[in-house]
Amino acid sequence: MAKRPRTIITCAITGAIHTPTMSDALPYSADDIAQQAVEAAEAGASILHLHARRPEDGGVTIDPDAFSTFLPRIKQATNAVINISTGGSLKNSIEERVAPAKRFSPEMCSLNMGSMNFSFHPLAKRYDSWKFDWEKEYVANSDTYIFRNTFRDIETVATELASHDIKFEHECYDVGHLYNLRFCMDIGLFKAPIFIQFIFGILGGIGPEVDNLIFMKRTADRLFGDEYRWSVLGAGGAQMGLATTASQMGGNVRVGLEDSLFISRGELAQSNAQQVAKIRQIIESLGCEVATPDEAREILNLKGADRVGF
Ligand code: KMH
Ligand code: ZN
Repeated sequence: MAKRPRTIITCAITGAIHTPTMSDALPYSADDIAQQAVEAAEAGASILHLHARRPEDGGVTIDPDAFSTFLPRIKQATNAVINISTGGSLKNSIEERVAPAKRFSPEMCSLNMGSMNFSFHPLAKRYDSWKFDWEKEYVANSDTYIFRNTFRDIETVATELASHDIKFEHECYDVGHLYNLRFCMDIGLFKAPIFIQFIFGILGGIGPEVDNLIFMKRTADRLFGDEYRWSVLGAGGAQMGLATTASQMGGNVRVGLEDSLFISRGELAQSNAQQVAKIRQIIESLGCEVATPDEAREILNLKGADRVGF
């Protein structure tokens, strides 16, 4: 019997958008990040997309030492592919943002494919009191940020990491980012197969309509032909619906508390694993199978867990 199609589930465990006040489930201590990552992998995630947080107050940090408190523990407990973010927390230089991936040489890391407004300031109005002092200002002031990812920045990440054989999760928040990526491939920065994360619903990027998913996919087909693999990230309330649609279109999916704190409308998720279990159940009930970490390695042509630096 023919093998059923395999869908890669990425789980983004904590990110740099949400804050501790917004959900008790959002992990920020090393123990909680490691535990939720391992449980997400057990639930069916073959890739774990990781940011670091300050253990004392949940603030965002890109200090490589913070990553060292959970990366080895996750590696020991699971075969899942580890993907380190280079997104940083909006204010950091590109050299700071690339430092954790440079130090730990993971199988994958994120790479954001264009500069843009990237705001979540409307969330600030939803809360009257905050667990930690930094949160309100951080969220409210995101309407002043420009998420900087110039061509020079992209080239810096590519060249700084060139010797590490890391596969990028190319984060594309709008259709122009696909053209940026094509340009970067044409000048030799990235090798096929590339992995594109189509992102919908970030304020500053393309909206979360199915029409837009079809448009992004059609554009990528034209630009990259069979040189690319793809996945979909729907932010907030768009998460499960767009992931379901993507899986039915032959794509891969990303879930996790970085992207949405909810499990269904108005109901907070209890954990990352709960979101993974939900999308896995949907994918399997609709006739596909989820990829194991080794299948994800084969599909994306990754270097292997034995070649990471942690
Ligand atoms: N927070 C997501 C919308 C990164 O880490 O490089 C995009 C992201 C960026 O995951
Ligand atoms: Zn991220």
